[in-house]
Amino acid sequence: MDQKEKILIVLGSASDLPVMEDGVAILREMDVPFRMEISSAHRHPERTVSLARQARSQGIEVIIAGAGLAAHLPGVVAAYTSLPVIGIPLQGGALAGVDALLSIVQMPKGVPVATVGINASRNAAILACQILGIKYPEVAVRLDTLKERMKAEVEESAKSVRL
Ligand code: RP5
Repeated sequence: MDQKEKILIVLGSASDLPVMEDGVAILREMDVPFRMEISSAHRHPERTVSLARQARSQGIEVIIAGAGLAAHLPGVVAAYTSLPVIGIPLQGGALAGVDALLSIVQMPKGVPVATVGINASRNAAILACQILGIKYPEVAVRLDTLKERMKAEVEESAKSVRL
């Protein structure tokens, strides 16, 4: 894989950055080049549309979009691109992320957003790498290594509860 950015991460606010750290760690571990942007479906719709429209011609292959509250960002991005969009509902506000989850997952037919759990940036990053792994075998190999490590961790935990 060349060093051109393959994943675009769009977050609704700079206040969302800490939640994205787990996902970013995965993308670094998988050695997948990515770019992160802040935009808002409500506070800067023009910027959101332009990021979505330009992504494919810039070489982006998967988009991850995370937002909280009435989280329309992933859906709006998906409306303006045919690239796969993974949505991360972010916790925040009185409804603790359930508002964002429902806003992201309940897309109308024809415009899907692959939605992960609330604040699940790690899973979003793994899913993005799995999509890229179809085309880039080296990413699939790194994902297999990650799976092996998770297996080893389960076996280690199992030992610790054995009497
Ligand atoms: C959403 O509103 C953002 O994604 C963020 O989760 C939430 C709060 O944003 P700020 O008021 O902190 O900018 O649009």
